[in-house]
Amino acid sequence: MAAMDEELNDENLNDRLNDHNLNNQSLNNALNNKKGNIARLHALVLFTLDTVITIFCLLFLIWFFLGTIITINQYNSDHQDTGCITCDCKDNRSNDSDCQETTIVKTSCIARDCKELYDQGHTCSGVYTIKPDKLPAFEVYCDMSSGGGWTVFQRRMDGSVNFYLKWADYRKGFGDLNGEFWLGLDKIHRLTATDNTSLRVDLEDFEGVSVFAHYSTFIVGDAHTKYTLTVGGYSGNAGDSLSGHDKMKFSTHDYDNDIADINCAIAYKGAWWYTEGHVSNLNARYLIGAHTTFADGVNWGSFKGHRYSLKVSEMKISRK
Ligand SMILES: [Ca+2]
Repeated sequence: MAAMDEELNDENLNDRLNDHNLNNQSLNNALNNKKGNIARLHALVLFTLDTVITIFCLLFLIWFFLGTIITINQYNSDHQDTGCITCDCKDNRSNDSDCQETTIVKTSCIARDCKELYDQGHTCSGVYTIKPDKLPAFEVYCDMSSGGGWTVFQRRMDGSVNFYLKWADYRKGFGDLNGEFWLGLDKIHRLTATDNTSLRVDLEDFEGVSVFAHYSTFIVGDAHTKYTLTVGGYSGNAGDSLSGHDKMKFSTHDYDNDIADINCAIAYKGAWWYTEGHVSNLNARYLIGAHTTFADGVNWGSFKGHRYSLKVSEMKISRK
């Protein structure tokens, strides 16, 4: 009987042990399931982080490249990459005749005027592109002799260009920068708008005599002032035939702004800052030396009077 009881107890113990083992297995399964879930969650978090970082990097690169492109375009726009133009002088001299063999060099800069070009080392006279302000660039002839850096705005030399033109022509400019031309009142105003410009007038007669007049002050007002002239501070050997036109408005044969009862531009066949008449008339008819008509040639009164039309006239500006 005792042996039978002992056998029953062992059987109960085995059953309980089996139940215990089953419970442990269930717990292990649950634990493994939880570990699997955590691992999948961890992988999902890492994947999400990688994706976010990758998208952020791509957006940064796009922003960087777009910014660079915009900056480059802005720089090119500001500097209008038409280039500073220079030429190689023979023997590093600046005389025009030494600059016939030219080398065009394009760079990313554009100078404000001939003075800046000269200061940068461009010592050859010739046509350059300049940009004096925020308005569009334009071409000018730079005279790099006589101290250098002169922006030429008027030239007579052979009578090949008709200067008896209208107000609109004088505003815009006309002629050939390598020959006879008038640069244009709007451009002359822009070049003198900084109020620190001087003027040089180079003159030559048909006997080969050259003289000049220098004015330490030279300003041409804007269209609203009818391009009023401010000029003074004469020096030179041509005599002063321009100070008398100080504070005068510009006139053409189709737009009389002078202070005379008559239209001086018609009477004297030119376009100038006329008063009741004039002491200079450098845009008038190219009459080639002595003429019998009065005051209607390329005249500079204090040099050759009002009945002598000069061979060469050049008017040019430089910043002081
Ligand atoms: Ca008048």
